[in-house]
Amino acid sequence: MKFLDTMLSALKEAKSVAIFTHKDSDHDCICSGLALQKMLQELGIKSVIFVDKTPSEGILRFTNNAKFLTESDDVFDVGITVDCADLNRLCDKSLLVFSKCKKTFNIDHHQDNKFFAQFNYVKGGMSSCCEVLFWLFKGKVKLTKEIAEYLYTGLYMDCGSFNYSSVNSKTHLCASNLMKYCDENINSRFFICFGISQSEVFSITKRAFDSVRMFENGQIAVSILKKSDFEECGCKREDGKFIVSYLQNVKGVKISINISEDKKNEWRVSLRTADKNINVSNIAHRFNGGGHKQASGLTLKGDIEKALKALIYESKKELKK
Ligand SMILES: [Mn+2]
Repeated sequence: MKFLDTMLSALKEAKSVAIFTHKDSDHDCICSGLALQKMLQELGIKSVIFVDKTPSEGILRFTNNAKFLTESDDVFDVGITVDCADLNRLCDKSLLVFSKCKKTFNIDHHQDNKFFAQFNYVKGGMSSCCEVLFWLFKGKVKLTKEIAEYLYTGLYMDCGSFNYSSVNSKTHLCASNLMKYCDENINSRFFICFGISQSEVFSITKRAFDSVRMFENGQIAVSILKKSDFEECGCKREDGKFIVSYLQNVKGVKISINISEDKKNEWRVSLRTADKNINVSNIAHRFNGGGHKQASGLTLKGDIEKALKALIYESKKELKK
């Protein structure tokens, strides 16, 4: 366990430690940061966590009022990124702080990780960064209920509720170990948060379904939500996120895509596939995006019809492989 030994000895000498999450952070990223912070605390090491902005409500529900930083002029002795494949996934303010850290570490599960830190621990293809942390620290830190719940939440959310191909017997073994320490009703929390819709979310869902266009004889399904759709329904962009996963369930669909307008003429694109022969991160990479084989994302700018054409063109190439 060379990486962990190196990191722990750097941490023991350090006077200040910073943990960095990626832009537009998800449950896995924030929960990895919080679990790592608590595990280090168990070892007597204090740390702070940097985020690009306050996490969304859906994530804050799971964070026990934890504190996050968005900027600092301080120079930290140790900087650790979690769930971050590439330095361009850090926001500008985080990147500034990270680049001044004296020793840097990178803990991740993305297959396209760029090994950008001085010390890198990457388990490409593992279900989640939370799972990476679990196995990395196993036996070194006593699991508490709080740590286990963070790790379980990140794992559960990043593996599509155990639906993605990243899930194997080791993932379940990890989940089983964690659940021993979690509240016995932990799974019902996810149902309450994600299984029941507010009426505003129902309205945006309706619009998302109405917007669906099929390409390549129904092998590519695309939903498009404009900024005005979100405003008129009283929703945030994250409220439309699930649609892309839903479209995967339609018979014949191999690649599902959701496009949501973020700012005027700036479109956030989510890609999903349940087909093991397709790698949607190849499509994302062609537009400077990234992610996993089954779930990836990217940003497009400009006219939506032109952007869509380019996206369908690249998706077709991936279908033909
Ligand atoms: Mn992740």
